[in-house]
Amino acid sequence: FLKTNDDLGLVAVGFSGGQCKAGVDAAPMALIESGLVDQLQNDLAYKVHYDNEVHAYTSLLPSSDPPHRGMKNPRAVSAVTQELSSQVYAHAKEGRFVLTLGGDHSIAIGTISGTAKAIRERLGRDMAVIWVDAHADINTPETSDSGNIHGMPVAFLTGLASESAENPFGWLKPEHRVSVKKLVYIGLRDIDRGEKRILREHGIKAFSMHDIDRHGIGKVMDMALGHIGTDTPIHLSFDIDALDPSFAPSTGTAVRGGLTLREGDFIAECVHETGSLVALDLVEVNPSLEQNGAAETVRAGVSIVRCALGDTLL
Ligand code: 4U7
Ligand code: MN
Ligand code: MN
Ligand code: MN
Repeated sequence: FLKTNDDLGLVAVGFSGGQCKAGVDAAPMALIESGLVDQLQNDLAYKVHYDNEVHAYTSLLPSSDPPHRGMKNPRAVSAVTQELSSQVYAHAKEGRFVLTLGGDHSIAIGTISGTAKAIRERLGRDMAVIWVDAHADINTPETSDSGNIHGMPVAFLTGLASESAENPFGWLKPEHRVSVKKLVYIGLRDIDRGEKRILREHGIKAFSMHDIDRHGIGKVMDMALGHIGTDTPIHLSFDIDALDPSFAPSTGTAVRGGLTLREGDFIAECVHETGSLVALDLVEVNPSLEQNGAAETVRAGVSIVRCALGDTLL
């Protein structure tokens, strides 16, 4: 019901301001150089709409950007995600699937707000979000110890954190937001104390690595998709650090005890199979952090994207 065509909008976001390590901005080029666009067009038969640019949004970056409520680079992240939001919106409004290659996870403020708004206008529906990550990324500026905004996108997208002035983050309006009831986490294993309280207080659906060990990934996917319900548009936000560092070592905040590569691919395949996937983010690949693990991490990212877009063995 959602798929009007095989058109795919690709947005490459070379942005790293949501955290402190350089290099995550080089991921889109690394993913594309390893053949991703070619594979989407030629193996998976998508009509790819790509402006052939890794966006760094340099003209939007303020010369001075002191902390605000403890957030680091608040105006830069706000301005970049606001612009990204309109780019993603423009693709989604045309009925295109939107693939965004990050960049750090703060960019999901832009991608999810853009699809949420377009899906509301196009289908009159509220969108669900599946957030695959070692982390919950639901800190408010006040619960965050690091001040890094890549640990806060879900708080801003659900309205648990908000601002009134346009920059930073007052540009986020109700039409950009998603309900905490339509949010599902998979792969969690490193949650801050304040985040645990938020998850509990709002009864947010979360499948941790413990749940995956207990039930297996098959049952967990049944439960996760069951919570969302059929015929609900889904935005999948995939942080590569959900995978175990043995499969994806080149990422800024690696945590041991994660998903196998096959479990990651399986999650993506299951979400694809629903026929309700409208957008995918692949974030937090940082090719500069590991000399040997970088290529492997990039390959893992390509694999996740292919699976989410319908690559099958048979
Ligand atoms: B990522 C952290 F304190 N929770 O807020 C924080 F542990 O997008 C990590 O998932 C956030 O990689 C990780 O800084 C953000 C920390
Ligand atoms: Mn994340
Ligand atoms: Mn993470
Ligand atoms: Mn990370």
